[in-house]
Amino acid sequence: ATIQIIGVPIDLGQAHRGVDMGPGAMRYAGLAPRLAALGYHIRDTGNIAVPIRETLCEERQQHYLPAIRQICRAAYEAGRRAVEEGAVPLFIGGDHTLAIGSIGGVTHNAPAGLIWIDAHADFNTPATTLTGNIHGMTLAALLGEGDQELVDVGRPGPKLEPADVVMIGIRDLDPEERTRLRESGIMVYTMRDIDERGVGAVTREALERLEHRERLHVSLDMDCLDPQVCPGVGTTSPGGLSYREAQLLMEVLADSERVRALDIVEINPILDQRNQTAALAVELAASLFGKRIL
Ligand code: DIR
Ligand code: MN
Ligand code: MN
Ligand code: MN
Repeated sequence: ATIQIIGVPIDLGQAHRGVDMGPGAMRYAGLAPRLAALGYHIRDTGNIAVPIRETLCEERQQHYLPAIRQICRAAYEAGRRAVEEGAVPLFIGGDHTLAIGSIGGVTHNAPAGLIWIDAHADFNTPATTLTGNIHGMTLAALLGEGDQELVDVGRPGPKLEPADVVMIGIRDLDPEERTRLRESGIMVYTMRDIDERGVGAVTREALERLEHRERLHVSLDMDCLDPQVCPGVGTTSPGGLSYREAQLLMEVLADSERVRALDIVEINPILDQRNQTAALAVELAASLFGKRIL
């Protein structure tokens, strides 16, 4: 099988500079050789063009919505094409806004289930956001809510049904975002569920919830991990997944043999320690693509 690496160095969806260096950090940490060692053919098609923030002063008031829409459209096309060519797209970010394009493109010709692994739900709309940051609105846009310009990226309308989405690792919601999420019908496994039942049981149940979808897209926001193991992210949230929990989560997903696309987002090398967050991301990608201890 072919894995196509698609870099999306977008930092416009949130406040911290440095997320644009995430793709470089993961390549430097050995992403391609690590996956090649598992027997995959790796095709790295480089980075999607992303304008530098300082050149977009006139878009600041709009939280860079026009640029984000353009970049997501390019990510959509890259994902659609990769799937049509039979490859598994691996999107490396960049902030989580890129998933508006990646998940849209992966579902262009056929639906997919989404496993959303994040401390946050990214389920705000312009009406509920406290920050205005568009990376906090990604999943809402994919379900058809919020700015129509984001909803309609790639093709008009929602890209997913609530029943197509399962969230794992959630622990930080804004008040109105929380209300929206509770009323959405999305299956949410919070950190409490993981603490009580264990990440293995939770992940197996998540896979069952998506049994109606043969293909799965995994969207991995590295802030799902505990800040002690993953300091290099913009919005850390205490009480996250441990190194071992994250590994097991990936291994159980790999066992399903249904994963057809992956995003790894929000790595900020400026806030990191000796690239350890990117190095862990590479390890998790290897586990998701079938690395076995024995
Ligand atoms: C917050 C933070 N809920 C927002 N979201 C983050 O800005 O809407 N998502 N950090 O990854
Ligand atoms: Mn996120
Ligand atoms: Mn997050
Ligand atoms: Mn974030």
